[in-house]
Amino acid sequence: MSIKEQLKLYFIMGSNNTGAVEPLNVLEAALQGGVTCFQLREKGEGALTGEAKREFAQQCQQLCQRYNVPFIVNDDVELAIAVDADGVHVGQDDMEAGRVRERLGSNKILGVSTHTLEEVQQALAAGADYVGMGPVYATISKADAKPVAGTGLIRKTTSLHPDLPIVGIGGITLDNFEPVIQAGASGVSLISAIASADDPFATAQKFAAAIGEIVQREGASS
Ligand code: IFP
Ligand code: MG
Repeated sequence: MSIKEQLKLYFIMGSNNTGAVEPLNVLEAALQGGVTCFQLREKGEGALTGEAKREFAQQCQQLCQRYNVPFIVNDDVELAIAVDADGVHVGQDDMEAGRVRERLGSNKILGVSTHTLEEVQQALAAGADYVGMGPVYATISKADAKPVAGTGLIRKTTSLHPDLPIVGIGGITLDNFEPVIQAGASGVSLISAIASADDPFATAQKFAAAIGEIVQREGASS
């Protein structure tokens, strides 16, 4: 599967994003529902560290492997290498993307959060496989989220770099994801929409079906 296909429904979660529900059960439900990529983002209050984080990472990784879904680690390059993750996602305040690429080698997936065309250029030069863009809409998952970005940069970047896989993130729901795909994103990234859903399986399934439909329609019309 190409990276663009893998980004279609990108689920991001940490052990503290699922309320009272066992996080591994939420991840498995999301995988059964059809998410196409997973990122472990262990951040904020109650986040695991050290050996506990590594054990949780390996449990998530095993589930992802069972469903043939890439397992990406947010920020923690050393953890990604230690568990032989499929890739790393870094933001602009994390290890510089070019250094991450050096540490990972060429066979792992590297994703970078970008907010300007200049950051997109830098990410490309550093060897990024995809870029994340957002917050497209207002979000509750990130305490330090940047101002709402809309879909403008996704559209501009798509016209300048049509082959660069882009995923939209931030405040995305079943009711508002369509403009993100229409702007040129290969997929959408979700945290709360799935992690806090009453039924993560059904929610992931609905997103997978709806996005598949739009991606097909956009592809046919462009
Ligand atoms: N984008 C993405 C992704 N992941 C993050 N953790 C983030 C922005 C802050 F969806 F993977 F592109
Ligand atoms: Mg980060």
